[in-house]
Amino acid sequence: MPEGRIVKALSGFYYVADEGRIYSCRARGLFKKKDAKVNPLVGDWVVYDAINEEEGYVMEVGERTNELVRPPISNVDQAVLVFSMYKPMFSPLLLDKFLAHTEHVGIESVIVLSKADQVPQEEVDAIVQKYEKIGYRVIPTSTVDERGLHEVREILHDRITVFAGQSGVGKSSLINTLFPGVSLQTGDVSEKLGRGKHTTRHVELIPLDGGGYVADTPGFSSLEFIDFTELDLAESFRDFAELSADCKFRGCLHVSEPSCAVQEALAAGELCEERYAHYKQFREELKEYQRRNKPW
Ligand SMILES: Nc1nc2c(ncn2[C@@H]2O[C@H](COP(=O)(O)OP(=O)(O)OP(=O)(O)O)[C@@H](O)[C@H]2O)c(=O)[nH]1
Ligand SMILES: [Mg+2]
Ligand SMILES: [Zn+2]
Repeated sequence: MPEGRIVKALSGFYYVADEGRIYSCRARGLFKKKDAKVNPLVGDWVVYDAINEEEGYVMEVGERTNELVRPPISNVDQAVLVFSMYKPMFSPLLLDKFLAHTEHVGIESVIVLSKADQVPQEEVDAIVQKYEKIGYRVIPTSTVDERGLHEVREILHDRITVFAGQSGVGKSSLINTLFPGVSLQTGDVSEKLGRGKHTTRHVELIPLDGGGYVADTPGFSSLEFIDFTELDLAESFRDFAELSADCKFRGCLHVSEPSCAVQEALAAGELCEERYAHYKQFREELKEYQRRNKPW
């Protein structure tokens, strides 16, 4: 049976691309992999059974190199985390949360600051510096004055990239501006609340001229620490993980352990206090999640 890649999932159909054709497929039965059910995801390599030149059934889901729950996608090379400078307001808390999640699943992230035309340059620079210091690439962009577009195009070339971010930050707008010929639906932002209107409703991989794919995804702003242990969370803070070799205890959670390199760096003003505050907050969220999801 032939193999292809799911490039879109919508209303119970999986759109499988193979040799220039797209087959709209239903999933046949349940997918069992060990004990967990495997729901097909956009990005999956699948075995499908074509019933004609347009339709078929997904029969089997291939091994994944990685997967995200939100946005639901697999087998990506990198994530572009789109955060807006203005409406919706930039949220360092949410950015740290997104970063923890992509680190946890081992997906490299690039931070894109959208709507940079809406705020003073100093505001943009401060955020760039802060996250570059932690070790992330940060690209300020604007679809209005077109800054940053060249850099974003460059990182997307020949790779599979998922765009993730809150509703209204401009993910679809940015993809449209980057690639003339692509015309994704975009929506406005509620003036009063500064929130997007959930315009994009499905995940879709868009093939790029010259190689690569970019996935537009629906906006979201809540993320739970599913599948995280306390140590996973500590390790998903890149700046802390780098120092942890110098902590006295292996598996140090950097909270109240003695001779902890992270707490020392924090006291010396070498680490960002806000990041640490977010870390502590995420620890509470993780514990709360675990309490709610006890196996009994
Ligand atoms: N000033 C300015 N506005 C922008 C920019 N990029 C996007 N916008 C506006 O932001 C609004 C939301 O854009 P969308 O592209 O629909 O946002 P989205 O992230 O795809 O939102 P969802 O699909 O709901 O997740 C639109 O009104 C855009 O015109 C930018 O660089 N500058
Ligand atoms: Mg959109
Ligand atoms: Zn420590």
